[in-house]
Amino acid sequence: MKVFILGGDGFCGWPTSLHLSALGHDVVIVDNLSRRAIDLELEAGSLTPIAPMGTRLKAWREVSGRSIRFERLDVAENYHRLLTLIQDERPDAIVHFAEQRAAPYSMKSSAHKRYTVHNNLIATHNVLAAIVESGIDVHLTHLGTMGVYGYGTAGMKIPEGYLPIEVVTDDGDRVQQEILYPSNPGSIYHMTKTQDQLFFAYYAKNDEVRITDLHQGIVWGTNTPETLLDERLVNRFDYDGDYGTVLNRFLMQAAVGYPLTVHGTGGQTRAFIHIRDTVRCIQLAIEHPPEQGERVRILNQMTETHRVRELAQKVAGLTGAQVSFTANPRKEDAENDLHVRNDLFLDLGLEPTTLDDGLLSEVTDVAKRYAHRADLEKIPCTSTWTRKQAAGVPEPTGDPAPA
Ligand code: NAD
Ligand code: USQ
Repeated sequence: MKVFILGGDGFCGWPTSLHLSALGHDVVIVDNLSRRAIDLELEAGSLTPIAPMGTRLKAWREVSGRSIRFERLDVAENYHRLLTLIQDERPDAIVHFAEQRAAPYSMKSSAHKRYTVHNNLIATHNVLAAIVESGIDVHLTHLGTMGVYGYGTAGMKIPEGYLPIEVVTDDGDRVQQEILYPSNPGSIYHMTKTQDQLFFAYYAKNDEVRITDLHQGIVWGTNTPETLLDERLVNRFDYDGDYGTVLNRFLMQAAVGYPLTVHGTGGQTRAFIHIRDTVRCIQLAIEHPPEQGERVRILNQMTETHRVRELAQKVAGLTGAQVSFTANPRKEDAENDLHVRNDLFLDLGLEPTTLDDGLLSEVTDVAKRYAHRADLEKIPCTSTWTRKQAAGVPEPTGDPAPA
């Protein structure tokens, strides 16, 4: 299969590109390297020393004998180059990772909100419009987020995208339908993903574009079998207060002796998936496309749920790290339960990598190995969700730490 990986220089996109190339697919990476530019803006970088794209691709050729091509273009700005690339290359599948993905970054200022909305929505719409204008039957797989659902339900498991409902007509008849699960985003970033869903529903209905939307949980871990083949292939590891996600941050903090930064009570429950399972899920998704005319296929791409304070306790138990309960810079529920269906990937053969598989120690080894590169000043989360929080007044939901 010929596959475009939009955002193929990023944390999920790079190991996915290598995995698909290793399987024999013809991979073309499309990326504007904006994530590397944001590293410069934030004066923060990957804990692991990621190589420039040219070095990465040369290393891959050397270790695998396979070539991946790279097109540097901005999916949100360079519509005609994107269209021409699709027309010339005629890909079978496009995997779309090319969005600004950090919730704290999206909340830093109105400029960051506007950038995130513009970049993510225009990028997604450009891909859809270009597929239709090309006239080529391309299967689009998009990386969405569990955060489109919000993180709470009335005790039920969150279904895969669609909620069965029953309505009563004026005649008293009971009619059953399935609707897109109601969106409840918790940041500007998450909001862009909820809006992406409407683009997908529309283009699947109107133009019969084949679309898979993967609602992914928080990705943890660093390396996959392919990125471990050569130091120059190492994946990025974000630990700073904007881009670092909670479990990888805790692992890195434990490695450098920094008390684990639990927000509020740590009662937030979230969904998780290891990066090795991410790349396998993408493979399964592109191997099982929907039919033309089918509604958007939505899968929950997560393998387990955990409460933040329990993750901290688990990491502390493994490493002896201290746990620090800090004021929550976000406006989010202090405590929530989360139950999620993920039958579709399990039915396709996914065998989840769990936290208990000993991989925590693998990540701790990565974190320890590169601990000397850490800038501890970049660890605190300084991006606040509201003006009140910015002025130092906690939101009622940002519970104070337990005694
Ligand atoms: P990342 O920031 O590491 O990678 C995104 C890549 O896209 C970067 O290389 C960036 O340069 C590129 N990009 C951004 N805007 C672009 C544009 N307009 N044109 C071309 N390239 C552009 O993020 P990631 O962690 O790899 O996440 C990838 C996708 O997966 C995102 O859409 C994110 O929302 C989703 N996701 C990530 C996680 C996670 O925990 N990392 C969890 C759920 C969903
Ligand atoms: N948190 C802490 N301490 C920290 C960092 C975070 O307690 O040091 C808490 C946050 O307050 C939040 C939870 O941990 O309650 C998760 O935060 P996160 O930064 O790990 O994850 P999030 O902001 O939700 O975003 C990440 C990815 C995003 C993806 C999303 C999937 O950056 O791209 O869409 O996970 S999900 O969370 O399922 O919506």
